[in-house]
Amino acid sequence: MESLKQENRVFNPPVEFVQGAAISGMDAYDALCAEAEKDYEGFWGRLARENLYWKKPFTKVLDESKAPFYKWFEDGLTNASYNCIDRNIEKGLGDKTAIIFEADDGTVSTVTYQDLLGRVCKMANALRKRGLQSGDRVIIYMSMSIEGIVAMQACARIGAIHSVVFGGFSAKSLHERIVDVGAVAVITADEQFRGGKSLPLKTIVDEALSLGGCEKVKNVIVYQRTGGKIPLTAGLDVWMHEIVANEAITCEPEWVSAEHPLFILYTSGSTGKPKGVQHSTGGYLLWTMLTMKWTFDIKPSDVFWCTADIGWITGHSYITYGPLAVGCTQIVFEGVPTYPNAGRFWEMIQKHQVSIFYTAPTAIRSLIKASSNDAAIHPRSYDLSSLRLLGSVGEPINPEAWMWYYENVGGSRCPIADTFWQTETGGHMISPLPGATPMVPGSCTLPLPGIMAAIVDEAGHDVPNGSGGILVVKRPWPSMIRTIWNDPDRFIKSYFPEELGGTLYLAGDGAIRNIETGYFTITGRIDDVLNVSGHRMGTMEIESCLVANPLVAEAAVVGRPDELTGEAICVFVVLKGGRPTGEEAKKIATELRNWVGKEIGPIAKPKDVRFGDNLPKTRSGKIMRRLLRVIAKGEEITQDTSTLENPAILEQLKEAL
Ligand code: 6R9
Repeated sequence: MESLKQENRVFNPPVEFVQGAAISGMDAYDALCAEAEKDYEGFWGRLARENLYWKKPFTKVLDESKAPFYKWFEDGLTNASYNCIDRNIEKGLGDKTAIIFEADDGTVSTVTYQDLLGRVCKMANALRKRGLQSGDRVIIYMSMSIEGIVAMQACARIGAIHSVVFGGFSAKSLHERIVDVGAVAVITADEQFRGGKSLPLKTIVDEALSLGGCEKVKNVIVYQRTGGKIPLTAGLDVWMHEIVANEAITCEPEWVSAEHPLFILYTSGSTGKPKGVQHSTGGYLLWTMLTMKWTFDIKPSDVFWCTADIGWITGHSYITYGPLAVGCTQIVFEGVPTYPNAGRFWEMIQKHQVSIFYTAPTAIRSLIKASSNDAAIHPRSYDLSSLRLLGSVGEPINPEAWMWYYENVGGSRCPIADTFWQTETGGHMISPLPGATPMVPGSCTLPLPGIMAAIVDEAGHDVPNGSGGILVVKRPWPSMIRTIWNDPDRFIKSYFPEELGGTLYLAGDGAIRNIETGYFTITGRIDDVLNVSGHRMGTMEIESCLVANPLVAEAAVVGRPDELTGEAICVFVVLKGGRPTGEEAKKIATELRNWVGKEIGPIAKPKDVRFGDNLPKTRSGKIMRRLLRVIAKGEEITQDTSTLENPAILEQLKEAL
């Protein structure tokens, strides 16, 4: 963190970039901010009219009468799929390539906007024929594919609400989401290809459905990807290619209110149960489009590549919706950055002439490491001259990784958009604008126009620049979370807490602004949420999973900084049968790691497992997590441990296996 605070190198956007940019120079940025400041509703109303197609125009921009359940453009009628596909065809882009799909094994296939329309309509018709209606929830459990995007767009076309579950989640996590969302259908694939291997999907769906409470699921639609042998249940399971075969390539969209839920995406919070973040149709789509234009300065000739998975919000906003809504050509990649070797990203940028590349700091750090002793896969060994803009998302990017990305990938010529945002915000919140904002490595710089971000203290009062505090947003914005599915009280408590006055949106991150420039630097989560390789993990979620294991009496989970993954999961465990040592401890640690992998998913596997006869607790019985964080880091304990019930166990917990 020290290096972030002291960072003072400034990189100005290149002159040619500024000249051609949608938001050109800081004066243009300031003018937009001033417009929003002067007439907030007028600003958003103008943008919504200019950017989206409205079947019926809205008459009111923002309804705050039931705050914090804000409503935007509510009486306007629109459809996300129509905006993303049909409208581009009407503009003459029917023959333009919408998606260049590169499979794990390197096979490339492409679809034009016209092709995409046909495929989405066929799927939408098939869904309708199987009884799906507007407002029904559909779980999508697929890997990266054109079919995954078609499934999402087809749901949007008929007003069904999709909930995509990342293909790396376990049967239990999938089951929890199917039940919570009340899904009537699941769309999946037989298997997925990743890094040269085929991994199961459909059998995990079967396992999830067998866990009970999924009676509402009447259809399991299976995309045949690998051809692997999977059992099909008559009356429930159908092949995607069979149900779409005879469907028409046109389909009247369901015209929905701008407030109609477009999707629900589960994310980790500070308590055990994942939160179903509900997004709207109109406001959400507007912001994905605007940020494609502002942050990514998207141009008709661009080849855009966001390396996220459709199972995360980044894949929703910057693969399925934003890029299509602005009519651009994008890459969709099935595989992993290290297969067949760690030069895969650079090879693909060269091959497809990618001009805008958007990835995560974790990926960058792992590729720095891989290429440090293998010149052949170093970005310098590829022709990356097609690139004009880079982006980063998911976690803070450390200045060293920023510099490497800037110099070696961007050839010191491409601006980097370090985009701070969240599942709940729907799109970018704080980011440099590539044709305007001078960049400082490690800082996400300034809020986008219309986003009233600020830093406050624990009572909700503004803090001066230079003092750290709690990141909040002072005014509602169109793409914000609408509620937590099935849990409106939790929505209010999590995001508009009473302690801050009840009107500020609480992001859950700490931040600090530079004294002179006002630039924001995110200092990390202030709640019990970890960020491992850009994936959000609730510590409570992992703790409840561990204590569900028959061997475990008690567990505490903390994060510790990790060079590669940003944060690593560190768990402290008390076993029912006493503290294990030596080989036995190692064996049980492996068992527990696999248990978490099986229960939640491989991304939640702890890196470090330690055993004690007990956990450090205060006399009132609270686990002292702060102390555990110090131990996890391997640092000396300097704080007062006199209130500890049982100081002796600290020595046990310091012992790494
Ligand atoms: C889009 C996405 C959100 C959390 C967020 C913050 C961290 C994301 C960041 C960043 C610093 C950035 N985060 N982008 N921290 N700089 N550019 O990642 O959504 O999975 O919900 O995670 O990720 O901690 O609160 P999500």
